[in-house]
Amino acid sequence: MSKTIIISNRLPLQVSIENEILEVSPSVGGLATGLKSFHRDGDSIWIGWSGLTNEEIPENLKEQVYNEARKEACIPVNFTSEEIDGFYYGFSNRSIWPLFHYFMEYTEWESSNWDIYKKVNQKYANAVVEHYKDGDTIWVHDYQLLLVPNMIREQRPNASIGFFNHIPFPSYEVFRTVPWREEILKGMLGANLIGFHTYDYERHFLSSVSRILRHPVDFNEVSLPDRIVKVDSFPMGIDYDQFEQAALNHSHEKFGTESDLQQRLNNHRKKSPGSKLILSIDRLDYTKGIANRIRAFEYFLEKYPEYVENIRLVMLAVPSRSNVPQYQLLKKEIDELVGRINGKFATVNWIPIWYFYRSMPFENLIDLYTSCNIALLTPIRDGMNLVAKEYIATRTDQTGVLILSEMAGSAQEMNEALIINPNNFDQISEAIYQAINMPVEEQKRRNAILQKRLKRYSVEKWASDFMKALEKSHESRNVYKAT
Ligand code: ADQ
Repeated sequence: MSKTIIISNRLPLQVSIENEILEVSPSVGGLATGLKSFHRDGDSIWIGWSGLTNEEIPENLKEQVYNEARKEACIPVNFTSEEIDGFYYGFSNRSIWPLFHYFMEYTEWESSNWDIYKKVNQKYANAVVEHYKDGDTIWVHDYQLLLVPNMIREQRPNASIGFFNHIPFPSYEVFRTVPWREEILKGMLGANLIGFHTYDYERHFLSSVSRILRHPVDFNEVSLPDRIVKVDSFPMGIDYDQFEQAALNHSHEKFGTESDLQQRLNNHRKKSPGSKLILSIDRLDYTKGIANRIRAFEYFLEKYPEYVENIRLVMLAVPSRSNVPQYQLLKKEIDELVGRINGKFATVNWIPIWYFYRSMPFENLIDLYTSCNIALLTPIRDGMNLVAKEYIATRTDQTGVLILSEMAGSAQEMNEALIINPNNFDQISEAIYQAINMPVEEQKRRNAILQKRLKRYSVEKWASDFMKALEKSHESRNVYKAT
């Protein structure tokens, strides 16, 4: 029986070892959250990294790591810490990630990192080939694996290979600065179908292919000498039913031992039911515009002092890539900003920002989503942003206002939100004011439309649309159009 092979940098599970005891927990992040339901419901295996390097796994636990992963139909690929440094912290997160999000000043080009990136991509490709059988479908994910499609194609010329990029693809003028731009485009073009979240990313990619590689591009098809590659946009959705059901079943009171966050939310509900909560959730990443958000909130409190003691920003940041210097600097900047603003505005009974720097269990996320009247998401650039969609899905009484940056891919499908430019503090502050004062009827009208759309374009639909398009492009791979 044929199967789907999903391949991404990280597995949807994360392995850690504490006192020789193995612990397995779910990975946090958009890709893992989104694809998990596709993997759970389908006939697939998932190949990726477990989160521990060879040096970190004692010899006697190696087999156990493998067996734990196999229980979830996952196959771990093993890497040394040198490989992870060069490939993941190096080329992926100091070169591709900043460049593709237009942070050119953060971009470093180290040829030693590039060499390791190639080597590691080859290892991933080899792992796929090892588990591949004729008739299988291969689905490669994201910017860490840009070379993998062609590395598989070289070994399995007839395989059906899809590639999906979860982050933006930059304009040609930015992409052309990559020293190894030809190799990267050729790597991606090993796929039969290449997917992006939005039409803009798709156009940027096609423009780079046509101008750098000079391949003929006709609408959304690239003609290679021996094949046609299809390029299309597939905006990723969420597991809508899961978030909706979790919100419906959720009770603010129902937890066992109360976490710090729950205690604060419960106290807030009891003591100041009329005051508003603004939610902010992201990985701690400079692309997410967290510092802008805090500054815009400060601007709002200065402009509308009547809301002092009547509003609060609840900010949740998940630790991410803390080995990369820019992330360490960002952490410091956010800590200082939160401290400064809390010091500036706090009163005896109130502090303006609750800041949590940690990952949270699903139940706590739902508590937050359902407790906050406003979600404020201000990325400077974001491929999609699933948090925006998750917030709307949990608003089962249809109240709540989403304020969303126009730089997030999701803004293109969520016009009923209050759309802002993340660099315009005046606009953000006006949007907060508008959100606080928005009549309930208007909130419900906007959210009803958003919910209907998100329910329809769920992650299941996203995956099945991609898979159907892949099947079609694989079938027609050798058919050239008459010109
Ligand atoms: P991310 O940059 O990780 O994803 P996003 O799409 O917002 O961003 O997804 C974050 C996920 O992590 C959400 O599902 C959220 O529920 C979860 N999460 C956030 N904070 C958490 C916390 N403290 N504890 C536990 N879970 C938490 C990348 C791209 C995005 C793109 C996705 C999917 O950068 O632009 O939308 O992939 O393609």
